Amino acid sequence: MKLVLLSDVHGTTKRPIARTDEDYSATFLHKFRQVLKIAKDANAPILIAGDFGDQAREWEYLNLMVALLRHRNVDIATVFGQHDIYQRNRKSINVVSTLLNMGYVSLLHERPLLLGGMYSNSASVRVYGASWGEQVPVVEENGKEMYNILVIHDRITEKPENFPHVPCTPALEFLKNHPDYDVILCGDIHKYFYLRAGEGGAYERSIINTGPLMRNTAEANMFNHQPIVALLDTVTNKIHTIPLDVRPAEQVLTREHLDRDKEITQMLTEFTESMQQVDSATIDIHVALSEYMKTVKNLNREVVKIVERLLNGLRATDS
Ligand SMILES: [Mn+2]
Repeated sequence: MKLVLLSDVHGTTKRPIARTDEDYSATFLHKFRQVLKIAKDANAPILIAGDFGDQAREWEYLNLMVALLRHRNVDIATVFGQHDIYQRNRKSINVVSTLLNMGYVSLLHERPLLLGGMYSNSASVRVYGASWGEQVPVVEENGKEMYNILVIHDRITEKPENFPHVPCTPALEFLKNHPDYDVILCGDIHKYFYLRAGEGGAYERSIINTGPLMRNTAEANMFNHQPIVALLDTVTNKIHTIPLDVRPAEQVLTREHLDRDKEITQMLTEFTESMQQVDSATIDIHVALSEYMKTVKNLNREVVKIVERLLNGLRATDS
């Protein structure tokens, strides 16, 4: 059987600050419809590795998804990414939990999803899932000979690195540590990789991250990212990637807000530095305030006395 593999989706109807699209919902729909079509044409369910939505509770996005999925016969199974969970509480209602309750998507977890009856040639395919923060499921003792797939949302990177400031597991190490899985689909780290163990000889096992469907930020790696889905054939044990029809990054991503942030930081730094260089004699707020009070007509003498007492107190703490 065939399965469509997709890492983070990060769907939203709200145009991210890094995007220039006039109608971001339309951009998202154009992309997600391609994914659905690929799945339909291949008679394949779609596996998603979490961060289905960019925000846990964006009801406009939920509405869009319901409208998109209600007439389509495509099976979608997912895990929860941290973006899907509202305030770190798995029990609070969110977009994904609502789609689960409505039956438009299924949740992958420690007990495998058996794709047996639904697809041809698939009696032996089992899909396990680990949402954000969950342990990697142990493959059932009587299921080791099956074609086992793990979908996980966790910090797994192509090479050893700390992101963001937390150690990540290198993908090949993760693959070696979980030998009962034939294919591992990861989400969380927004970077494509596809690595294999046992190439050319021993039985091949793979670990893949397709990268995010939506390029929502203007980091350098997003400018180089080609949104794709992967199509896994469990019979041949091969994965091939399918690039999606998207506009070039230069046309839809902007660094303007990052440049503006940089400019503001620069201005603040300059201001702080200039203040540090100011001679205290040239700016004396106490003198300035006393002089100012003299110019105010009908100022209550009591007020003047209070302010002067305060200023004298401040002078005392200054010295
Ligand atoms: Mn993500």
